[in-house]
Amino acid sequence: MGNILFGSSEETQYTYTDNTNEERRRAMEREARRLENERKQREKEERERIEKEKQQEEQRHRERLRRQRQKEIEEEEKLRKEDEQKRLELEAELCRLRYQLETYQFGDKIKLDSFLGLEIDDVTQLRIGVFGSTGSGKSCFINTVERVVRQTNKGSVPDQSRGNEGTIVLQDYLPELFFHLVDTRGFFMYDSDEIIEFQNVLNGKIQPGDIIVRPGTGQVDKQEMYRCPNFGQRLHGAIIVVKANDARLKSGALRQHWNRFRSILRESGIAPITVITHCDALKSENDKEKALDDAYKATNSWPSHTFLTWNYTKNNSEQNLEIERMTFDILHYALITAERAVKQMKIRERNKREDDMMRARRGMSVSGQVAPDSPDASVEVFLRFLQKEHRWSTTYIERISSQLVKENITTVNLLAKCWSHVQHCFPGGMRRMMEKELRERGMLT
Ligand SMILES: Nc1nc2c(ncn2[C@@H]2O[C@H](COP(=O)(O)OP(=O)(O)OP(=O)(O)O)[C@@H](O)[C@H]2O)c(=O)[nH]1
Ligand SMILES: [Mg+2]
Repeated sequence: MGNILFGSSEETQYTYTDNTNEERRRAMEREARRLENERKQREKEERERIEKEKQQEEQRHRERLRRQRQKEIEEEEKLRKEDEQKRLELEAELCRLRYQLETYQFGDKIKLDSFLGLEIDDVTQLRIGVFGSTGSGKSCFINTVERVVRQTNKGSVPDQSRGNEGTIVLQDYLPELFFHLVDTRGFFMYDSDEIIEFQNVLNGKIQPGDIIVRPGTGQVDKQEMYRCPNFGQRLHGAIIVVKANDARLKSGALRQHWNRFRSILRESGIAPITVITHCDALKSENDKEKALDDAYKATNSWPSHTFLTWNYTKNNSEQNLEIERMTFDILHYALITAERAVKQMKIRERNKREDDMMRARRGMSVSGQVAPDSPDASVEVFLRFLQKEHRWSTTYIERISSQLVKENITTVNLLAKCWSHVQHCFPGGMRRMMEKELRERGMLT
């Protein structure tokens, strides 16, 4: 407010000026500026706080990521070390299994004791046939075995993968081992011709190097047969190769096809091993289980003797330790079943020999007329009759008799009639003596 003065001549004139509004305005402006400054300051501080927090968060995030990565690296390193350890252990195991195979001797699997009382001198080798449909992967399987056993990067068996034709010649592989794998011609029709062919391969009537002749294919007119293969020349085991993605496996047709073959194997005492190849063509675990189930039912193998695997081929030639481990498993079981089959065969041989002897003795005593060197006498009785004079070993007599029985040569008469075909069953000296004895009795001209 302005000043007002009274009683003076020289009157001082005062002008009243009301500044209230102006001051209030200025004060308000100051206040506004102050508030504005304060607000800006607060905003600045807020921004700085947010920025700082953001930086701290980023720092924490980076730290978290670094720790996580570190953990992943440690985890990867741990896995890598575990894998490496496993690989080393597997390689050592494969080495041990390879050595076992290289030094394998007959009887290693089910113990030689179990052959007590059986004549096994003529088990000079074990032959394990590899059978299956055309193109199922038999030759590739043998190649895989060769690669695994010999540690090479290529097998020696001609297979279809290099544009070769399918197998038509019977061939034994792995000659350096006591057992051999026998590559066979793939079954196509599963008809009676192929059944007979199967029997002939099993019995050793078709031998390594022989073309497996199929009627109507125009290769050779007639199959040359070995009339009197010895025990080592026949087959003692069977691996049946089935293709995992063979439509006939799913539909049950393959099971049907193998019916007759299964009973032939059973009759010969051989329990087959089943190898399912092409498992790389199966997608899910379910498909694999189904293939295993269908396959062992089709071939009549034990489920534990059925293996799902894939072969080394032209397109799959990188070393794979899992394939190799599986291959050793397959061979292990193949050898067990081959030894068991030999035992069965030998027991049957012995029983048959004893039966024949009994029958021959009974025949002699009932009629009282069949002399041991007469045409109707049994071959074994005749040989035993001559044994003392010529000092022949009982082992030879038993072996030759059982071979001749297999050829249905049971009497001296039949022996004389088929002499030119079966004389090679006798060793040189014995053959000459036999010929002389038969001639003296007027049975050979
Ligand atoms: N993907 C794959 N292909 C395979 C496998 N095994 C074999 N093959 C292929 O299947 C074809 C036939 O293989 P082979 O071993 O010749 O068959 P095979 O049973 O001996 O045939 P035949 O002698 O004609 O009866 C070839 O092209 C091989 O490359 C496997 O496990 N996986
Ligand atoms: Mg083949």
